[in-house]
Amino acid sequence: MVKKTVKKVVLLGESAVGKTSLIKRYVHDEFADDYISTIGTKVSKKVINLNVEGQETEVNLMIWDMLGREGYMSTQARQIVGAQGVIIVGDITRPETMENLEKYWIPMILRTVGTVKLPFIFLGNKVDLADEDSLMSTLDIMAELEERYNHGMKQYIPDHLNTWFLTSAKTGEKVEETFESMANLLFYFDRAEDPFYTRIQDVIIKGLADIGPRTTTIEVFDQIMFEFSEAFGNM
Ligand code: G3D
Ligand code: MG
Repeated sequence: MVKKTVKKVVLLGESAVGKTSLIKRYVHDEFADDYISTIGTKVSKKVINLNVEGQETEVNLMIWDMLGREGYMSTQARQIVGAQGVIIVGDITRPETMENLEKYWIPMILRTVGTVKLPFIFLGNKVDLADEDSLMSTLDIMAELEERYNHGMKQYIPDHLNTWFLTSAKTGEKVEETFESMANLLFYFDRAEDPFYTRIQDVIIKGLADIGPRTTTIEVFDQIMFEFSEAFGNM
């Protein structure tokens, strides 16, 4: 008998690093040069079949594409809630987006999920455009991220997979491997539902929403979206 399971995976990273393109490439296996940038969230589904400890398992990956600008913190935090895995994406051709994986995105995730351990996969995207300098500095960053956040995890996934990749949504390089790795990692991070934790998480998110006066356009818009989601039961 095939076991069926549903897992929520979120892609994070600054605007224009290629999140939407990676999802499109993976879900439809094509690369569109002309689509409208994401406003809000879009959820795509892809089914992967895995053999988990001798058990045929159908994994339904629900892949969340996210609004990727700094400042929309409570909106982003809300979307991370309930995620079982996070793929954090930078653009190799823009070093600051790679540096922000650790400076901005990881702290943001940790503030949101608290002590829950989630698998992270790190991507340096647009490898098709990379020159030697940007490639070298990306490899340094990846080595550090792996050491700090994914130490020893590679042993839990098949040899051809990894916890970080240099990808191209344009050529498709390492896109399949990224999601396959995530599907594998998810099984080593399964956690039971914890009602106390769920309550704490609400408090954390409300806290993020309440930080200081909301003055910039982004902050005000973020607040509006937060309250809108609140009113519609977190949809
Ligand atoms: P985002 O969802 O993270 O905001 P997008 O990023 O997927 O919208 O991609 C931003 C731009 O980068 C898009 O270009 C897209 O075509 C391009 N892009 C994404 N991934 C790659 C890649 O791997 N290689 C190359 N060469 N380009 C990529 P436009 O011009 O449409 O804004
Ligand atoms: Mg997008």
